[in-house]
Amino acid sequence: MKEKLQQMAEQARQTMLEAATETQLQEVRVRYLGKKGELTSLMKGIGSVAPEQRPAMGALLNELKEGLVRLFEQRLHEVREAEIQERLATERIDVTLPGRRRFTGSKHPITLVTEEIVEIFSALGFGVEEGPEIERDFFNFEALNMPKDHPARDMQDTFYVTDDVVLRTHTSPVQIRTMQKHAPPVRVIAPGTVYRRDSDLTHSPMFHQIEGFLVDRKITFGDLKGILTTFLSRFFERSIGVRFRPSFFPFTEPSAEVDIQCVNCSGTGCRVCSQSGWLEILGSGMIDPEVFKSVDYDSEVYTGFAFGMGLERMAMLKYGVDDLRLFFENDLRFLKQF
Ligand code: 2U9
Repeated sequence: MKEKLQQMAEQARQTMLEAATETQLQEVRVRYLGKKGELTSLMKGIGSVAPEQRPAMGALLNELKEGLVRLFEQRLHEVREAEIQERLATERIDVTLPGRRRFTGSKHPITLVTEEIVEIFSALGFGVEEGPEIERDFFNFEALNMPKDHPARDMQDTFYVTDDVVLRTHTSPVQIRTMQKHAPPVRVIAPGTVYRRDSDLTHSPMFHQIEGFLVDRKITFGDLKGILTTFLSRFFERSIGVRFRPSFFPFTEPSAEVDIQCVNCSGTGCRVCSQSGWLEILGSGMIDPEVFKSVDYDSEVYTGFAFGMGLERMAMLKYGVDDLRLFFENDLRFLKQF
């Protein structure tokens, strides 16, 4: 019996020494030392051993078990260490490999165009002002010579918040607020988001504008032409053909729409300019004396000009984008190109 026991213990020792992985080692432990393991079963059956042999047998069983547990722990340590060494040897990192490039994002084309236009007008001495997108009727319409029931209000397809509060349909209210705060001379541009109830292939209900104005003594239509021509040449990075066509806006008199020679065909006629050779790009005019009344500027002393442009259109012409919707979809394949 004693011999058989020692034989079993020796076998267990051998198998533990041969186990090469932690899994194998755990299997051996379960087989001999687990709840239903061979050695454990023998210890449970000690009652059937003759009473005079029980103490010696018990001592031997304990001694063998302790020996096996010690060996198991030692082997576990060794096997784990070997596994670590093996991984260190095989999973070496090649620090000379090129890194993976992180996607850093880029500015939206409308942001780029805004920044560029702000820079050009800053260099011409203009300040930058911003104002609320939710605006009182007075600042959006009334002060701009568009009283209630004025037909020009229909052109603007307004989103009403209440009877008296609107989503601004242009950034002109910023300029009214600026005039209320500052006496002339002033020259300011106002970039921002505006809203109109209009949605089709060429109109978005939310879009972006920059408007600007300059008021001082003796400002003439010639000053307007000079500033806008300079601006357009700088923005399109070449001396560009410009023409001023008579137009109408409630807040300017006289008013003019500004065309540039087609950026696509340089004026010979193409699909972009509908064969006309010209592209409409700005609205402008001399500020109407009625507007001066509502901000308490003396129209006998001061004159000024104002202008406005849609930034999506500016970006489309500058970057050759042919679909307005691309600016609002935020498709990274589009945005990454800027
Ligand atoms: C004040 C006085 C006058 C701003 C102006 C335009 C002409 C104009 C359009 C261009 C394309 C709007 O985005 S668009 O649809 N703008 O044609 N804007 S003059 O005139 C002002 C503004 C403020 C106090």
